Amino acid sequence: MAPIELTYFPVRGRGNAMKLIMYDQGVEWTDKVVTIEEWMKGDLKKTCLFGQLPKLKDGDLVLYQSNAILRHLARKHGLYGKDGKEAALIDMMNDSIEDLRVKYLRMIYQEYETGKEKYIKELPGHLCYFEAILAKCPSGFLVGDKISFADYNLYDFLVVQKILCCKCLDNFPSLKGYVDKIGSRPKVKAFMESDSCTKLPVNGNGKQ
Ligand code: GDS
Repeated sequence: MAPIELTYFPVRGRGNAMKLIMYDQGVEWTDKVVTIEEWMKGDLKKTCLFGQLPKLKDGDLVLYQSNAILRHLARKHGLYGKDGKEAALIDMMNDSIEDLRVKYLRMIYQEYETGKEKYIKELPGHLCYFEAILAKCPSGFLVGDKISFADYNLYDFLVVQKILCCKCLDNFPSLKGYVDKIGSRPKVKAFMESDSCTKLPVNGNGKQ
């Protein structure tokens, strides 16, 4: 089986959650890093199904769209719940994480100077839903009693929010415990402390 190849920019961005999954699950993959200069030439963009990255090549399967990639990895590695009901709930969680990620990216790329303060002010009003969900989950995971792809995605998102505003989880004990718990999984910790993560800017425009 050909190894998995992930093509993305040299940023954490939408690539980090999938890297976390692959690292934590012991998946072998190679990184194909595309610099902005290379991307701006336009040749690669023309070959991308929707003109964007990330792209994941798994054998003869070529995937775009970060959430489709997360789901593909989840199906392969048992990160999609124990049955159809859990899978539906995991999808629901991931859709909500995506909603927040889109708000964050809009602020970062389109209105950082004018919108950062408002975003930080409104953040607790979005995070409180996940706090309430996790407060009721004895396993400490979003759904069921096993980690799912949505957990890796939420963990990645929350770490990025802490970079934006280090106090943002202070009033959310369950979210704080969740970040500590997932962040202390040995391979997650190793990855998050590795150059593969720490040396990359969080976003492509240098804002964080
Ligand atoms: N839905 C897709 C997914 O989930 O995979 C979004 C993929 C995507 O946005 N990819 C970006 C890309 O390839 C890199 S992530 N950009 C190059 C291009 O479009 O030519 N996206 C909206 C979103 O993620 O929902 C963004 O906000 C991205 N921003 C995040 S980087 C511009 C600038 O600096 O303003 N040069 C790039 C802005 C940009 O692409």
